[in-house]
Amino acid sequence: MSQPATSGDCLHYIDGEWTDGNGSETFSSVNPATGETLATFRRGTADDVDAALEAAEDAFDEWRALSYIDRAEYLWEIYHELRERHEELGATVSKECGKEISEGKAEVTEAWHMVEWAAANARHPHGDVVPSEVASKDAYMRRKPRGVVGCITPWNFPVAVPFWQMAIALVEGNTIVWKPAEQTPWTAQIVAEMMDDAGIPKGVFNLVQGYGDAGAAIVEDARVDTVQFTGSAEVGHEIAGKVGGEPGKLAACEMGGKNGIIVTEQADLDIAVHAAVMSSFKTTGQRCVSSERLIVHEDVYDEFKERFVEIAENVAVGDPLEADTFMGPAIEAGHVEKIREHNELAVEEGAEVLVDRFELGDEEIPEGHEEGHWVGPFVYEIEYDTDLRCLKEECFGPHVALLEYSGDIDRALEIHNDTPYGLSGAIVSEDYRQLNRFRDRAEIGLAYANLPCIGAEVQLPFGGAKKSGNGYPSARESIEAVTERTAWTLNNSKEIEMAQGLSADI
Ligand code: UN1
Repeated sequence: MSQPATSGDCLHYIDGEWTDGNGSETFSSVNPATGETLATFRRGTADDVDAALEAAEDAFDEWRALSYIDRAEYLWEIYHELRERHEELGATVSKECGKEISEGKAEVTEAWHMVEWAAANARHPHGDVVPSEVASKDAYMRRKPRGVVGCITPWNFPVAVPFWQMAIALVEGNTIVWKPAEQTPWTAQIVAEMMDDAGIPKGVFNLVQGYGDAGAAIVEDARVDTVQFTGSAEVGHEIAGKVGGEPGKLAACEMGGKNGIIVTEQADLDIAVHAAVMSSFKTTGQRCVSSERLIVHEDVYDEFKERFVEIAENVAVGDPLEADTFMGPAIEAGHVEKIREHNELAVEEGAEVLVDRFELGDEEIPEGHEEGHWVGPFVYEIEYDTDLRCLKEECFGPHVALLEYSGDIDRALEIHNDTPYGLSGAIVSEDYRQLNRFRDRAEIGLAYANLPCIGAEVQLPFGGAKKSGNGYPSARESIEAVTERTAWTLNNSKEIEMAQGLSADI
């Protein structure tokens, strides 16, 4: 059921109840395309997190005692809810985080794909049968839930990423305390309504709305067995550092990237330009997998540049709810400033600016959207140098460097790998040797050939190397973060026989 209208604010969802919580402060969800307030929410406190964790701890025993298949039944309910409320939820995502409407809807689709994967996986074999050195022994690897999983999720994928984190954790038998991004509480509210409508037992799923202090209360609490985090590298590294020092607790963090696309002299330039535009400007560059570096061979550089620049000059920025919009706004005013700083840094470091639509012209801003946080593409070329900060620091906006290289694929890879991050990347080439070299030597978790470096599917691991994280919040790999492994060894004989030739004589 939707939350009861006991007050004007949207509430937290703790222990199966909609609640005001302990705090007196509220915050608002604001449409980044119009500046309009969409709804007001209660700001969660450490006490609210405490109540949610207590509920999650209390619910754990009964939830873990259900069979996988019984737990999956709840997820199938949620799957149907996501499909039924597809249009509504997709539009809410677009209104709340500014991504254009087909992306808002695709994200809901991605969420139900994850739920479908997790629920269906409940009927798949789980664990391993492992050979023993001793013929009379049976050995297995079995899994059991870790307990309470704290989920901290970003605004740029406010439905898909929470379901990446929560669907598998739930089906594996964990209970959840979720703190969504403060920019997208309305989407989180609808997700909580779905959980409630699906009849999830009380305490199994808890939502605390709010800011980083509520997230920190989750991270720091000893009752949390796993923290799953997707978001900025700054916060992720802080969480990984804190949790890493606590034995028995685990942090699975998936962070950003400074993702690159290599266009070799063997590239199909139609594909190269298309892939680069999608990767750099979809979601206004605000995906952790968005590309901010295009590394292009000298033989095709001029043609690629001309074609890419032509599209960047003309790509449609506007109302996310209009079907012909390609890019919506940035998430908030502070983020526009951050993008401005990155653009300025590139210029200070010697960039030759090719497209500067950072400040959109008045005629480009749709009527009634004057208060939106508008930014357009910023494209520059610069000579590669390992000391350039603009080629290393993630902007998280439509900010992209063109880098010309000469020489072979290994030179392109050297430039490509020269960032502290390692999330996503792509190569465009018709030469399979170059593709395979990229596959083997690119220091990234998500590698694409003749494709954009965005658009991962949920059945693949999602995560990166280096500073991009230590977590894979999707598919089979995420099971590792939310389960304990038990090596279960059983003797079928009436005598004890040891492995490694160890004498069993007493
Ligand atoms: C993110 O960028 O924060 O691969 C997640 C993609 C999406 C998920 C992106 N499936 O583009």
